[in-house]
Amino acid sequence: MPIPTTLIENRTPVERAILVGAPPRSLDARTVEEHLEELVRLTDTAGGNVVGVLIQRLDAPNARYFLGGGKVAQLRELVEEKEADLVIFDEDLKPDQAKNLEDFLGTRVMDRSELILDIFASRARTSEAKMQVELAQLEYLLPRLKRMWSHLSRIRGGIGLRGPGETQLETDRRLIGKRIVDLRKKLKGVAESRAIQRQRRNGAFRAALVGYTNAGKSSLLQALSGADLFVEDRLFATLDSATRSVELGSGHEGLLTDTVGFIRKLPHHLIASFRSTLEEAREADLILHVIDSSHPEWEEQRAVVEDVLADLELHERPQVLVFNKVDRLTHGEERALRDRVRAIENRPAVFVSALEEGALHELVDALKARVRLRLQPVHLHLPVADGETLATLYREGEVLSLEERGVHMDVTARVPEALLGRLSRVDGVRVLEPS
Ligand SMILES: Nc1nc2c(ncn2[C@@H]2O[C@H](COP(=O)(O)OP(=O)(O)OP(=O)(O)O)[C@@H](O)[C@H]2O)c(=O)[nH]1
Ligand SMILES: [Mg+2]
Repeated sequence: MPIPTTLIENRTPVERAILVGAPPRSLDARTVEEHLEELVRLTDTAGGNVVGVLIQRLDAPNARYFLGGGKVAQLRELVEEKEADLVIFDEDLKPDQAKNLEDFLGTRVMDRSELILDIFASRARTSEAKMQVELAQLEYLLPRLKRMWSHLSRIRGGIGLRGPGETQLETDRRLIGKRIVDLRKKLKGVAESRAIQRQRRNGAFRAALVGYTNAGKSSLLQALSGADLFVEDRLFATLDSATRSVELGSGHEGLLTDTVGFIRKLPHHLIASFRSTLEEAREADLILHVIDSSHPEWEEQRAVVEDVLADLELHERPQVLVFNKVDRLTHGEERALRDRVRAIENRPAVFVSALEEGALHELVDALKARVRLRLQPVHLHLPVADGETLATLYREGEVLSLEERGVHMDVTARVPEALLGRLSRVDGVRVLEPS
């Protein structure tokens, strides 16, 4: 007899969440809506179900409840009416505010940072990503220990059961502090071995894809390299950097690295712990800043990414703006976008689609041009009979001129540095200094 699975299934119930936004009065209505839309997507990514939304225009948050008195009462009614078990604020809450709100509303309360941390925690796959997220979580947790303990006591559900006393809190604080030190040490070790790995790859041209979450970084790497990567129409699909080799045609090759996406109000603990993953971007010859050009708020997203890059001191690295998803635009919209970008940007920009056949050429050309910049100009003498060396020059470098002089050929070419070394060891080949 088949086992009636429905009876023994033990799925965690989907949490019913109410979202709260408290934007300043100066923010236009469309942006407010986009921000909440993003919070809905984050909640969805975390596995929650949005059952209500509350907005209060607020220039100065209330010290006790963040929201004003009338609004908090309204929020409590909404929580009861919708039988919500979670309230998520788009704004950062102080530990005390969160605690007061929880006491008043009788439900769990979290802010955007906590939600993002939760998503990162559930998505981390490699041990490095897991350690990075744990570190960020513990640092976030430390000043909020008291509130977390009251969650636990509520879950235990005993009437009148208070949170554990200060002694317990102190022990926990010490344990957490120890774990933080431990994680930092381990992560430093990983960062060092990563640096050694990078050194081994030295010589090859390297570019790093950075950008807002969901802009299409992994899709672009997949389209360019043919590698199978995790792509999803959800936020923070990628938490680990992945490097793939990309064939750029006419013998040019490069290494491309995918990185974790950024988002508005990314918790600074996370940026700090993901620093070493983002080191990949620091050492790249070129940063490809990927932008979802079909997103109504792309300009804001671009600014967010720029702020994070500045935080990481990466903003002065050579950069190309990659406007992705142009397949979603009409011809008119694409033209308007190009005009707009030309008007506000002096960095190079390319317009591409990771999903449309043949719509990557602007990016490939830009990469090729950068690879070429790294080629060394040389002047060579080689025996006419040495077809093999000539073929290598054509394959790995760029032959600019070729003249036969009896049994020798005079060649000027641009070649990768590594090839230059190999050439000088070939019998009969003379490398004259850079032409
Ligand atoms: N129409 C269209 N969709 C795209 C394009 N590039 C990516 N997408 C879609 O956008 C979504 C996100 O793509 P990803 O490649 O996962 O984006 P990402 O930048 O790596 O995102 P994170 O890893 O979350 O930071 C997926 O559903 C892709 O199929 C494009 O050029 N055109
Ligand atoms: Mg990705």
